[in-house]
Amino acid sequence: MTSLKFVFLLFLISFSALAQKDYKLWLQYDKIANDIISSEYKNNIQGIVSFGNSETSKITIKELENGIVNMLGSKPEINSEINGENNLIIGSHTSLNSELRKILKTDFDKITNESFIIKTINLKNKKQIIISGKNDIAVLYGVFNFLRLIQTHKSIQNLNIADSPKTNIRILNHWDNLDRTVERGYAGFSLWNWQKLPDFIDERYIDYARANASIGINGTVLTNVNANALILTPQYLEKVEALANVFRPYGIKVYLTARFSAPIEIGNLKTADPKDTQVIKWWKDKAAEIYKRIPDFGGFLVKANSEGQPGPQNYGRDHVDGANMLADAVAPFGGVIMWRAFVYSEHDANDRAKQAYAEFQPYDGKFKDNVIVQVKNGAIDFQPREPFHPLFGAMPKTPLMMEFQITQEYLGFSTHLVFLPKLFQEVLESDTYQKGKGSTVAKAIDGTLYQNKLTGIAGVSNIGNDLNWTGHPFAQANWYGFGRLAWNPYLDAETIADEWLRCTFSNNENFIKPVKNMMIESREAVVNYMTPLGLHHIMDTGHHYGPGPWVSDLSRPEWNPTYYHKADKNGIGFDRSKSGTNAVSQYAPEAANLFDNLETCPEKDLLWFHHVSWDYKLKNGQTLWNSLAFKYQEGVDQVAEMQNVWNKSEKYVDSERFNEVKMLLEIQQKEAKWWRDACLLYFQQFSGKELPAGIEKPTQTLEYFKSLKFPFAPGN
Ligand code: BDP
Repeated sequence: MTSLKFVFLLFLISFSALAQKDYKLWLQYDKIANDIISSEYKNNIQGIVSFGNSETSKITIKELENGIVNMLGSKPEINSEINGENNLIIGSHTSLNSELRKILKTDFDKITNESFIIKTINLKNKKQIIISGKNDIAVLYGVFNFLRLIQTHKSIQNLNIADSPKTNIRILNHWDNLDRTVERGYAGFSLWNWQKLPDFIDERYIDYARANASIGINGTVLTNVNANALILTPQYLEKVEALANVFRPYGIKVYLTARFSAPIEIGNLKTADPKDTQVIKWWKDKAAEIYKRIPDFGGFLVKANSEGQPGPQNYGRDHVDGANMLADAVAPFGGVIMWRAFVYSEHDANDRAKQAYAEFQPYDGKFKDNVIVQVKNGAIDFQPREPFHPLFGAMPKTPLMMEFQITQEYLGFSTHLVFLPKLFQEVLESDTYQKGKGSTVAKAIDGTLYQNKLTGIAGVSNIGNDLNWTGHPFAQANWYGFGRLAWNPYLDAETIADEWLRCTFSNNENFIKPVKNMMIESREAVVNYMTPLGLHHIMDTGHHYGPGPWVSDLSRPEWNPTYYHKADKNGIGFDRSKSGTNAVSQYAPEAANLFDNLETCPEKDLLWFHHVSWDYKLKNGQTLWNSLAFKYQEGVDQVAEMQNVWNKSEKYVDSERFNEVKMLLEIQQKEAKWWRDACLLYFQQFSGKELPAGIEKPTQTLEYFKSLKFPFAPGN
């Protein structure tokens, strides 16, 4: 072989190895270079003893073996009997032998079905580690957690871990269409290759399931909430069944979106009225047909009478009628209905932020037991910052599940580095005061506030068929963090960032510290350069890419950014106080008063709740106008600092991911400036004031920014 060819071959090999890094997400299993750390692990894991024969057990052992071989560089013996000491014993309650069951009896007594146990035990005077749980899926969770201990270089000398998920339904919502476009998707096309299914099983389906199981996600809605009834036809159900078969051993249930008018569209009925006997029968038969194929089918997610989707109101019925009819259809099979509360109407002149609460709160206690109402984190729509949705804590007799958006529709698509667990945590920690102080959103969601049995957290997926799954390497952290918070809504964003960085990149403290800090700051940065001080929904229209505070000509008033910021010569902001739309009254009195009073309203939410004069003095002693300008500038500066941090991390990261992130940060920096300049120039027309010292001069004119058009922005 000529040397040139050889170099080329080497290049190809190293290129594909690197490309794989991006693909491997947080399951890199990099070799541990530090011999001291590595030998501690080797000493403690001399052999693996596996009980259990199920498909899940086989996957579990394969994962463990793969992880250990890669990280420790040698293959532990896999045995069916326990010999000697320092074995890693793997098995569920039913598959373990009676001696081990006895040793773990008190642990088993304390845990739920999905919990895992990782414990150092003494068996006939020999030290062993056991990973167990009540069933094989729980054991799989335990093994992923054990591998994470090694990935993050934690000690495994003396283990005594028992961990249970705090919510039942931990689910991704894919807004994927049957033509493989993804609504608000910025990472390529849909993973689901409907044309090749059911016979062709893409390796990606397996890797997707593996990644989800590793963070405890146990459900996936395959299709867009703006639903297509065809998914419920036999032709497609056969394909759904194939995916369900792939996901099952990983503990992931499949769900579908149900288009309310499906009985008409694919069932040849004249109506979809939920009280019509033929319609009721149609859905019952449809459920039976689905469960025959997929016995553990999870149920339906429904967007009804929202943004043009059909629903019970088309027939003079209400959300309760619609949800309960579907609930009856899936109840015999143990299915659930996730009914969305994302509603607002062009016929309702009321503040959009008030409409979902106004409509749903009176339904409290009226839904069937297997209905859970899915509520977005805020009352408008996945903004960089929103106060928590007033429905949380306000429906004591109705299980509510959280809907977060992992895909960055309003947060710079997959181009901007924004660590969302920080946003999620802020919402989950918010105090609703609905049952007194400490009634946090997390408690409303995990069922502890009102003892709800059905609980859940949904995340609108940011996953597509891009090589790196999520478009931005750091957007993988949002998928990861969502899963971790769905498992435990009390986790801290910093802990999550720390884990993710170690598993994904490196354990080197010189890398972890600054980059973790960069991730944590990134959320406030995006708020600052897009929508500081409580501004919201001022993105350009339709695609929501870039600033568009000037847009005011759309048919529905509440689609116009001007509806939300209400800038005029007197000031800026949406008056939702008692003297405004009184949206504050939808909160418990303590929260309502806090938001209502200009003095106590958190400044981060100021313009969400108040219309404030340009000269109003903020706590920093500066006028609102100056403070707004400083915030926009701060956002730009924060991105510059993120670039700084990243540039210094080059030696800890493979060149491919390093360069990708570097380029993306450059775009983010450009776009942060675009946001700052466009918004400040636009708002300046109303404030009539000079930009304070320290604010960079705008790079272009307002007319220029207004002229920018993006007819092919993705995800729209
Ligand atoms: C909005 C999106 C739209 C979704 C809708 C929803 O712009 O694409 O269909 O929410 O959640 O954020 O139903």
